Amino acid sequence: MKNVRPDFPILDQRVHGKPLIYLDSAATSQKPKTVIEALSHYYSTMNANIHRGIYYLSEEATIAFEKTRRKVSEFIGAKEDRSIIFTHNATEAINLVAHAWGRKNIKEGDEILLTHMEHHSNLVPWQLLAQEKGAVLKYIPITKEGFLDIERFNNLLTDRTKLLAVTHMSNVLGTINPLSHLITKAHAVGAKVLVDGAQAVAHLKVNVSELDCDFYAFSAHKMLGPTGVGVLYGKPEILESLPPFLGGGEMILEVHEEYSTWKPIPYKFEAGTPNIGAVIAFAKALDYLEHIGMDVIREHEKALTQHALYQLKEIDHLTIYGPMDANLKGGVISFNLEDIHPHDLGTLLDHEGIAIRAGHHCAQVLMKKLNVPATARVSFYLYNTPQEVDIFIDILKKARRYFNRGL
Ligand code: 7TS
Repeated sequence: MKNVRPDFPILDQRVHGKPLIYLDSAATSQKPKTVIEALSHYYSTMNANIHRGIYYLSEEATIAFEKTRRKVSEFIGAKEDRSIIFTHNATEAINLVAHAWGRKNIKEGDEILLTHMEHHSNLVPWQLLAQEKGAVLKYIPITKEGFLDIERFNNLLTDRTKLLAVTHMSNVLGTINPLSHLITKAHAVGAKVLVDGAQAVAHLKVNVSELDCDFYAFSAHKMLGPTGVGVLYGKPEILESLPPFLGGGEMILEVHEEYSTWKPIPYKFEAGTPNIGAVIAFAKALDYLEHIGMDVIREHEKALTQHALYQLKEIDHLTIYGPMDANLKGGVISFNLEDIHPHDLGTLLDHEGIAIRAGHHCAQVLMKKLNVPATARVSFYLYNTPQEVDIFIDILKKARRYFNRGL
């Protein structure tokens, strides 16, 4: 892959006197110049509210906003643009489904099937719904290699299962889940499937029509786009059948004293002024990813992950959580080094200019299953290099010596 680093201005800096090595793209990705400039260009030349003005600026902003919807739709292989709802992040997209679809369709005794590797965003909304409705949450366990236990999944699925809510790629283990199998089986018992694509869509070619999922949620900020923009894909016939999520301006056709009527989808689900500038700039992120090619990005990250796994395996007393084969996972590696607290490790790496994440990664249920309070985590993207991995490994080895001395 060509060297993309000059396109990412933030990477060209020193932290604590060392060149910045950013290994936390699973939390949020860095942004290319084209995205940063698009934001500035919007506020400098086009800023106006959309879908209401009859003047030039508003029309231009509306056209640009809707152009992003078109691009998102193409990027994920949706059949219709009205399947694409803009939210503020993946979390809000999932909450939208829990409120609009869940409240209408989940009844007492119904089962919602989750997995032990879900991010809190794809767990807490279902807990709230289950508590309100008297529904039952069930969990697909994971194997010790960090994969979903498919046999257990087959047994957990019953005619009481109304929803399977599953991550496409784990933000802790990197595991890529076998969605086609899960979705086919879930549909066979009449359940709907929501996929949390927050990690996957930034790194893998995704086609929601081929997957045949009912909902697919993600955030722009993890895929080179600005913060404050999320996407919910939904099958149009399902979205059409649902009541609104949030009420307010932009989503109504008519408002009377006692009742209102709604705009057609997707606008029914886009109440209030959206993050217009960020949505418009998001199109540049998608252009960038397409220009490089999702297949090329995937291969680059696979190589980095394999390179890192190979070296991490050689470090004594280092535990890696999740699959050990880069073909079966994304560019995310969680680990612990002896009994050094991941936060201490993170602080030490920070002093060397290396940004990693340490903590429970909003996956406390998974942490319990792994029997650890926290892990350290590195995650890669298209701008990371094998040299960065080598420096990180080198510092990690030194960290071990450093902490041992301190004991
Ligand atoms: N789902 C998954 C799988 C995620 O990894 C995240 C964020 C979310 C949902 C929520 O995304 P948001 O944009 O709505 O916040 N994951 C992480 C992470 O791993 N570290 O920081 C945020």
